[in-house]
Amino acid sequence: MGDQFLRTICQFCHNNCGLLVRKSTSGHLLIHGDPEHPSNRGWCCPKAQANAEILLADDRLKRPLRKTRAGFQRISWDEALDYAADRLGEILAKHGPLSLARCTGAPVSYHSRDGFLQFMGEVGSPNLTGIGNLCMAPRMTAYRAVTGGARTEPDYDATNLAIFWGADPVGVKRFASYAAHGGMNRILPRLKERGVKIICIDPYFSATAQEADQWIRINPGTDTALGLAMIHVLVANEIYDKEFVAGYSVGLAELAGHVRDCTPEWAEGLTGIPAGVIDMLARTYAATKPAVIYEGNGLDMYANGVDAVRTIATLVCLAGNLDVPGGNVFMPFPHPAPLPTKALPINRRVWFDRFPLLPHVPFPAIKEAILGGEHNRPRAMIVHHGNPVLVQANEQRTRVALEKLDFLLVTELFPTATTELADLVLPMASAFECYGYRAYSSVAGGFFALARPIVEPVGDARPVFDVEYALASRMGLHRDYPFQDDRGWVDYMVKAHGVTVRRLEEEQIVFALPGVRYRKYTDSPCGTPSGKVEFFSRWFAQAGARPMPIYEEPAGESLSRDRCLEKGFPLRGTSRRPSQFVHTKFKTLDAITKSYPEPLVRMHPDDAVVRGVLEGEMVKVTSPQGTITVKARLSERTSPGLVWVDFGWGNPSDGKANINVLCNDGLFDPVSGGTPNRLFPCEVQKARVSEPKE
Ligand SMILES: Nc1nc2c(c(=O)[nH]1)N[C@H]1C(S)=C(S)[C@@H](COP(=O)(O)OP(=O)(O)OC[C@H]3O[C@@H](n4cnc5c(=O)[nH]c(N)nc54)[C@H](O)[C@@H]3O)O[C@H]1N2
Ligand SMILES: Nc1nc2c(c(=O)[nH]1)N[C@H]1C(S)=C(S)[C@@H](COP(=O)(O)OP(=O)(O)OC[C@H]3O[C@@H](n4cnc5c(=O)[nH]c(N)nc54)[C@H](O)[C@@H]3O)O[C@H]1N2
Ligand code: SF4
Ligand SMILES: [Mo]
Repeated sequence: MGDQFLRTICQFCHNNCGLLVRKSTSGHLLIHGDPEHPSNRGWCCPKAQANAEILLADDRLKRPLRKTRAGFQRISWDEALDYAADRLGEILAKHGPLSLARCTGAPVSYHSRDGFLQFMGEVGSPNLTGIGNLCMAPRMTAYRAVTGGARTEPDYDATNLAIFWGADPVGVKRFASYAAHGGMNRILPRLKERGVKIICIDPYFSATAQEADQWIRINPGTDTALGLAMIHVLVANEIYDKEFVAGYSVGLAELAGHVRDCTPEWAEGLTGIPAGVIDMLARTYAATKPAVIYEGNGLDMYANGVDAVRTIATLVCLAGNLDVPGGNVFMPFPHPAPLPTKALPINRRVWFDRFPLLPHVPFPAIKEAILGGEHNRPRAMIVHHGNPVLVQANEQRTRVALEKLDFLLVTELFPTATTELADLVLPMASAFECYGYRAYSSVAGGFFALARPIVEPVGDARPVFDVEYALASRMGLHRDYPFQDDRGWVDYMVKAHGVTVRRLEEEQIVFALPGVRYRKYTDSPCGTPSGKVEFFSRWFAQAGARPMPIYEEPAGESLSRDRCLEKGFPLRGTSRRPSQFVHTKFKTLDAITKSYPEPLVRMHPDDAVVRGVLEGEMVKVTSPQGTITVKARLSERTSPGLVWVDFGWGNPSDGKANINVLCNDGLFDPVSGGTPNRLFPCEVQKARVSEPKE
C-alpha cells in the first residue's frame, strides 16, 4: 500500500482551513492546504504542521490525572469518571444546578463551542461562560442591537471602499468572519487590482495598515468618539441613504439629537485624529458606494467595546451598505442543530440582572460571584478547551477565584496554567484524532466540511463527546442525549440541513444553503423589536441599557496624561497577538516557537531613550496590577507613550510572562463584561540596572 491522502480541516484558528494530509506507510504525516476547500484553496499557514507535531509531543497529556496531596496521580478512565461523577453529584445535590459552570475558550473548533453543552442542559445550569467578554460578544451584541442580526461579512468582490477598523486580517491571516471570501492573500490583490481604496483605523502601524492606502492612527479605545463624529457628519450634512433610512429604519430623529454635539472637533481631542481627517473619512464613506467596514477584535477588549461597534453598525446602515452587493452582508451560514436540546433557565444565571443582553455569562461575573462568596455562586467548574487563568484580565485574581471552587475539572491536550489548578485533568483527542466539522459561509452558499480521525488518539486520550456521554451516563443524565460519541455529534449537528456524517465522509465538502441573497430586509423583518434597523435600540432600552452609544473612558477610568503621571505610570500599555501562534497554545512545539521564541514589548525609541532601554534588553513592565519582565523591541510603528506587550505566554511549560498580570479586571463594559485587556497605565524600566563603578 502506498501513501494515503486524507482530507480534513485544521482547527487551530477560526479559519479552519481545509487540509490534505499525506500519510506515509510509516505513519509520517505531511500537511498541505486542501486545493478543493472553497475558502483556502490549497493555502495553509506554517502552524498547520503543528497538527502532526501534537501527536508526537513529549508533554502531551495521555492519561487522566487526579490531584492528590502528593501532586497529580495518573488514574484510569473508570476511576476518573467515577471521581468526577461523585464530586459533581455531591455538589449538585447540595447546592443545586446553578452551582456548576462551564468555561470554554475561543471557538476555534466546534468541539470547543459544543463540549459539555448538552451536559449543562441535562444538569439545568445556564452558567455558561468563556472568552466571549473579550472576543465577539461585544461585536455581536452591538450588531444585534442595530440590525437584529449577528455580525455581517464584507462583500469584498463587489465593493468600492474597504475600511479595516480595529482588525488586522493581514497580520493574523484572518479570513472574513466565516471565511466567505477566503484569506487576505486572495482578497487584497483583487481589491488593489480594481483600484479599491483601503483604509485602516488602528493605533499601531499593523500589517494591514502597511497594505492600506490610508492609515488613520487612533488613540486606543476611542473608536466610539470617532464613530459618533462620523455619524454626526452624515446626519448633519444629510449625506445618508435617505431611501434606506426612510423605508427600513427607526430612530433617526433621536440619533440626530444624540450626536448634535459630537463634532469632528470634539472627537479630535479624544481620538487624536485631526477633525479634517474625520470629516473626510465620513464623507468618503458616505460617497463611495458600496463600501465595507470590517470591524475586529481590536474593539472588544475595552470597557466601551459594545458602543464602539454600535457606532460602526449604525454607519453601515446609515450609508445604505447593509446587506447590499459590495456592502456588509448577512452571508448564507448553515446554523447547526440546537444544543443543548433543553431550554435553560437563562434568567437564573449568575448576574443576569447586570448582563441580560448576552447569550452567555461574562467571565468577570462568574469570577466576582465566586470571589464575593455569593450565595448562588458556582462551586464546580468544567473548563473545556480554554485557558482562563492566562487569558482573562488580572491572572492573580483569576487564580484565586478558581482555587476557591470545590471542584475544577479541566479537559486539555497539554499541561497549562489552568490544569495546574484542577482537581481532575482529562486528556483529550486532538483535531487529527477524532471527528469534527465546521460550517462556513460563502457568496456561493453555506457549506460544511468534515474533520476526520487521521490517526488513533495518543495514550488514553479520548474525544470530548465520548467522555461527556460517559460522564452523563454515570450520573443518569444520558437518556435524552442526541449523540453518544464524536461521530454521532457531527451527524446530529449537520442533520438539521439534511446532511449526514456519512455524506461528509464521502464528499468532504457539502453545500447546504444556496448562494447569497441580498437585501433580505425588504421581504423579511429584522430581528429587532420593531422589525427594522434601530438607531435607537428598543432591545437595549427594554433591558435598562442605554439605547444609543455614548463615549466613555475605554479603561473604565481616566488615563489622562496628568492623572497617569501623578500615579507614577506615565505610559499606556496595550497588547498584540503575533500571528506565529494562536493565543497561549502549543509554545513547546517547534512549528510554533521557532520563528517567535518569546514575548516582546514594543516601545517607541523616544520612550526607550529616556529610560536608557536598548533594543533586545530585558525590561520590567509595571502596572497598578503587577509587574512582568519581557524583552524590549524599539519600534516606530507605535506612537510615543504607548507600549505593546505580546499576549499568549505564561504557561509553566513556556516559563515566560503573561500580559494579563498587568490588566485590570475591576472595571468592565456595562453590556458585555469586556475588561480593558488592551489598555492599562504602566511604566517600563530596565530589568537590570548596572551598578555605578567604584
Ligand atoms: N491581554 C489579552 N488578553 C486576551 C487577548 C489579547 O489579545 N490580549 N485575546 C483574547 C481573545 S480574542 C481570546 S479568543 C482569548 C483566547 O482564550 P482561550 O481560547 O482560552 O486561549 P487558548 O490559548 O486558545 O486556550 C485554548 C486551550 O485549549 C487547549 N486545546 C486545544 N485543542 C484542544 C482540544 O481539542 N480539546 C481540549 N480540551 N483542549 C484543547 C489548548 O492547549 C489551550 O490550552 O484570549 C483573550 N485574552
Ligand atoms: N495567527 C493567529 N490567528 C488568529 C488568532 C491568533 O492568536 N493567531 N486569534 C484568533 C482570534 S481568537 C481572534 S479574536 C482574531 C483576531 O483578529 P482581528 O479581529 O483581526 O484582531 P487582532 O489581530 O487582534 O487585530 C486587532 C487590531 O486592532 C488594533 N487595535 C488595538 N486597539 C485598537 C483600538 O482601540 N482601536 C482600533 N481601531 N484598533 C485597535 C491592533 O493594533 C490590531 O492591529 O484572530 C483569530 N486568528
Ligand atoms: S492555523 Fe493556519 S492552517 Fe490552521 S486554520 Fe489557522 S490559518 Fe489555517
Ligand atoms: Mo478571539
